[in-house]
Amino acid sequence: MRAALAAGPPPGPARPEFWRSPLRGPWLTSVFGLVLLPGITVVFVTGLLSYAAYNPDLAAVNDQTPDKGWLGFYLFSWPTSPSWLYRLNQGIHVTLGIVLVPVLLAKLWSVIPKLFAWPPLRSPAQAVERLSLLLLVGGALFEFATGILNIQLHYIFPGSFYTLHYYGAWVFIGAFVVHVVFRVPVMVRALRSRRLRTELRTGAADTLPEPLDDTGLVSPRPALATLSRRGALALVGAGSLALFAVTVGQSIGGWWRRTALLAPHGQEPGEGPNGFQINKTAAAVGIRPADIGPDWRLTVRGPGRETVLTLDQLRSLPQTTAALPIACVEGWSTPDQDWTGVRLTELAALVGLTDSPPDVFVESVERGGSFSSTVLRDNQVRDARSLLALRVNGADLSPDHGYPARIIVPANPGVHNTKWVTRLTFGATG
Ligand SMILES: Nc1nc2c(c(=O)[nH]1)N[C@H]1C(S)=C(S)[C@@H](COP(=O)(O)O)O[C@H]1N2
Ligand SMILES: [Mo]
Repeated sequence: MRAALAAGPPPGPARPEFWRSPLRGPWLTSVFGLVLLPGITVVFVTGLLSYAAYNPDLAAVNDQTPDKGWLGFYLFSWPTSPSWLYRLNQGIHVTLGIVLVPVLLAKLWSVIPKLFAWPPLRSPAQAVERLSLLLLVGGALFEFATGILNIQLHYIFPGSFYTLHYYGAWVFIGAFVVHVVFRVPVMVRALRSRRLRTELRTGAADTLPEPLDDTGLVSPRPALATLSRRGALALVGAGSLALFAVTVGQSIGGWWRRTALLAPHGQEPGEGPNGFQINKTAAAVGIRPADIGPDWRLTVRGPGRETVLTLDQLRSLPQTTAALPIACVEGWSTPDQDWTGVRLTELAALVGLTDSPPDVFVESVERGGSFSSTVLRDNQVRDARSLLALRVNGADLSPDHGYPARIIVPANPGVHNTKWVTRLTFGATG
């Protein structure tokens, strides 16, 4: 065993001469690191906020129950103001996540020889470092891959996506913090290196090979550079910029959605008052015309009370109009639309809950599926702009936007704006 190790690394990627690009080295790695450090921090924080807003354990979380969820994370109720809060948060999370992909890949490329370092286990400390690298690289690939699959393929893992992406994020960020603590000094040193700064300014010799890592390992057989370091940076930057240009339009919505070439384009919404982005059509979730025909009723329940309303009865209740966006966890959103309908507080009052109504359990006529019901917290119910909407932009809701009635709540993740509503149960989780 010892003899085998003394004989040096086996042929292949464990040998320094296998890696021939002269651009690889601490400086290039550090520049990418400098971008990823704030970038990933922002993606992580917006991701946590998104999870707080989505709040999958809501049923177990309210003022009455001491269980505040894993890690005690649900310390606050996601606010309803400003109404664009979730739209902004999710736009940043998804757009920045996509824009960072070229930087992440370039960073991995720049350090890949380290993953094959020989001998594989030099010391216990080095073993720990390698394990944390495994969690870091694996965690990064897992988070970016699950996120991108989810936004491209419309929830290929419905429900479980949130759990996977959320717990994956904690593993990744743990390894990320360890990595940052150990590597920031190296990064600062590399970025301060006089030689490279001069090179970068003059461009004269910015293809000179650098040591592959801080142990001073140099590729004994560097290839001739076909690209300068500045060229490599420009290439990665252009890649990120291009991704930004073909992504960001989906978060702005409206006309800009046309520029979002990378966004999935399923059902096109068409023109008119209902001509804005549709998540899932009525047909796609198996809504039958009979479900939303003249026999449709809204049941409102409260503690010990219940009332059933026809669509005409709902229309004769006081109507409120609110300009609110829809913002999906997938990162797309619509600009404000004018929604008109009955305030949730008004509906709570019908079953005797006049002051400070509690949370509400919302059910759709849609059967099964993760999005056919939701819980809205009391602070959401109490907002005067929270509606059971019957109309949008002056017209009845279209079947695809939730006719005859849908939830619309300011700053609510789109997934909780339930369509084709048929029952509201106030105080269900209290
Ligand atoms: N019943 C039901 N309501 C639903 C959904 C669904 O699949 N079924 N999708 C939700 C999601 S994920 C979003 S983003 C919004 C989108 O609303 P829109 O299709 O009217 O734009 O509806 C929500 N309401
Ligand atoms: Mo959504």
